[in-house]
Amino acid sequence: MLLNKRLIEESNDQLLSSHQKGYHYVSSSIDNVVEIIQKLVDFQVAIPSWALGTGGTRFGRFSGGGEPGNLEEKIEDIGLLHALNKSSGAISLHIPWDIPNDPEAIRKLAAMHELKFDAVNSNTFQDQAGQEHSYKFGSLQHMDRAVRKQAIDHNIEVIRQGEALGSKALTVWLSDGSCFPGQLNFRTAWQNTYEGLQEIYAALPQDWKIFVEYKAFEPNFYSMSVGDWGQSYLYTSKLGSQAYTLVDLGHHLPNANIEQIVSLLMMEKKLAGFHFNDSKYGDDDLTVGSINPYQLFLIFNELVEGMDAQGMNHATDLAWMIDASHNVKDPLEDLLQSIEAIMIAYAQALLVDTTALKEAQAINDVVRAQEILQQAYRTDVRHLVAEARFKAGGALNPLQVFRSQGVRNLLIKERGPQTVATGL
Ligand code: PSV
Ligand code: MN
Repeated sequence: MLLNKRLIEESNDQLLSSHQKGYHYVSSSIDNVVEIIQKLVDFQVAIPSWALGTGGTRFGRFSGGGEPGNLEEKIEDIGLLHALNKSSGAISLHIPWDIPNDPEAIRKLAAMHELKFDAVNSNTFQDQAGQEHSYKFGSLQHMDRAVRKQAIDHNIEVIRQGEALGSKALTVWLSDGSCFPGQLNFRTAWQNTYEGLQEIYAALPQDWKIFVEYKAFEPNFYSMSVGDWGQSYLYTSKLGSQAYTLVDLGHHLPNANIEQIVSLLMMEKKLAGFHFNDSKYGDDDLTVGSINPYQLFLIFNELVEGMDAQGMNHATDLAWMIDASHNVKDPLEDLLQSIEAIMIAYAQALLVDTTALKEAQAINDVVRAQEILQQAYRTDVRHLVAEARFKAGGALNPLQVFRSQGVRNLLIKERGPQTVATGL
């Protein structure tokens, strides 16, 4: 369904005067507010095609009504989000969950919703119907060359599908690893994986990148063949300049200092970008900013500082994507909340007085350094984020429009009460 622009305008008319008061209050103490608003307008976060249905756990899945039943409907859902917040202007496909059978038509539909195609994701962590070899004991790491070849061929096929859509990157996440000591020879697994990645790398078009995503555990619980940023970095640095390390916030052991990882990867020009989510324990896939918004802010603080130090474009030089989906919320509402949390953390990071912070660091003024960071973090930037949305033609309050217009009920009427989206 397409959201009538008039409805967004009507909602904005009602909220405008109170928004303007709040915006005036926060912006009056910010010197470069025009520049900040423009950065917020430019910043876009890709939505994965698998986040539009209710996620599940291995214990169960409780599908909601009106879930998108095919790629076209998924694009429409992201179009809805983007119409509301003007910050979700890209889609990331997982193949074969979402195969673009008619790439030209899919491209047109996406363009109609002002969406671009972000990285394409391969899938060698599940067996598909009719597949010749099983990935039960891994894919690129596998002892059998035939299995490895099947996984390599799949990745190359995903690159070709992505090319047809205008994507510029392949994300490889491998569930490969082992569950028990002795199951694998670590060096053989590493070497096989590396050789597979080399073959995939060789198939990349010149203007493409490959992102190697790491994960500490799950589904393997003794070792993972790309288990942390060091292992990913080892692969990507050996592969070459088109290879980068992708950080998924939920893929670390508890209390890992993700902001430090980000800073060092950027220093080495090896940071691909992000899969945003939040977690309390592991890969919980919770709404971004729902558990630890301060960590998210600290990550964005490193990103902004690091990107500025290298003259990078915040909006385009790294890949930004959400990777979260769970059982209890309406997926579209969840995504609106996640995007809002990302924009808030980014806006707060833009407020950090970096000159003062450097001065404090130079004289070991630890107290002042903390004050500077927390001054930015404790600023209520919600009106800055809303102003950027408003300027871009979106809703001052996307969630309120979504609810007051009964969007979910309209989707249920259109698609039925018992739909199940493809994906996890
Ligand atoms: C794995 O947990 C992961 O984060 C990878 O990005 C996958 O592609 C995605 O989730 C969806 O399963
Ligand atoms: Mn991920």
